[in-house]
Amino acid sequence: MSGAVRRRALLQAGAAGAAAAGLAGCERLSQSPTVREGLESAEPLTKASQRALQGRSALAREYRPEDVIQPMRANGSTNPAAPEYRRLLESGFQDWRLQVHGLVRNSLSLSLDQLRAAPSRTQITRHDCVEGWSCIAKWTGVQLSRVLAEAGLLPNARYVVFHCADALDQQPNGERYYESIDLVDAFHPQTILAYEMNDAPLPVANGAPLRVRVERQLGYKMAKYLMRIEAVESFAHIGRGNGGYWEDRGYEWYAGI
Ligand SMILES: Nc1nc2c(c(=O)[nH]1)N[C@H]1C(S)=C(S)[C@@H](COP(=O)(O)O)O[C@H]1N2
Ligand SMILES: [Mo]
Repeated sequence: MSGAVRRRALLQAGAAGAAAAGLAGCERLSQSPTVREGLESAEPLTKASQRALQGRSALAREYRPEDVIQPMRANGSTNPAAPEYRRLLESGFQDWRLQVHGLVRNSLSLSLDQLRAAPSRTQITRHDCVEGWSCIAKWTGVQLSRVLAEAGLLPNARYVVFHCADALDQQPNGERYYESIDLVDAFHPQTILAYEMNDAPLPVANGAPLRVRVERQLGYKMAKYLMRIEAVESFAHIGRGNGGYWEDRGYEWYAGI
């Protein structure tokens, strides 16, 4: 079974579950014929055919303020137990710094204020989870391309890895969530490090203080509770080597929609 087909089956299972449970908010959106058609028609596309048809630099659809469908459902980790994270949260993220390191000319350590002072991008986009639900929310943040330009990627950098504060099992030694994208997505104009959702500071449930938006891919690529961004040539040595927490558990690395 191809990866695309497997994901399609997952989506359908998720939608059926939502229908049985009775629908509200984001789940209702996933049932709407236009969204279902959108998801289903895009899904059989492989990475290569999506590239050929649209180009990887094509923009994801952006919506109007009245299209926002809330509450934004929170998924995966929603309140990390890691002591390091609890301390940062208690201090209102005053001591939090985003580290940018690896194959870069200048390692960076950026405060939330520094990120907020940079030129921002705001976009209203649809979040599609592999489990079969979607939400539409407004996101504001700094383009990842700006941060990477400041760090200066070295020529051998091929991916950026997002290291997160949370372990899904909430255990002190639990494997931390992580994700990775290639440089096409890293420099895509809609790939932002978001610190606001719907005009308010990013809630803890949705990844405070900073989370990734990669609008051309499924929700699991959009790392929450961001701590470090590492530029690498290969992700073989990170986690179990497949480029992400869920990829290490069988999901596809490229989750284009
Ligand atoms: N650090 C971290 N990032 C994460 C997750 C997570 O558990 N931990 N879950 C992923 C999944 S599967 C989805 S659908 C989205 C959920 O984002 P939301 O909570 O804002 O809806 O975050 C993604 N990023
Ligand atoms: Mo998800």
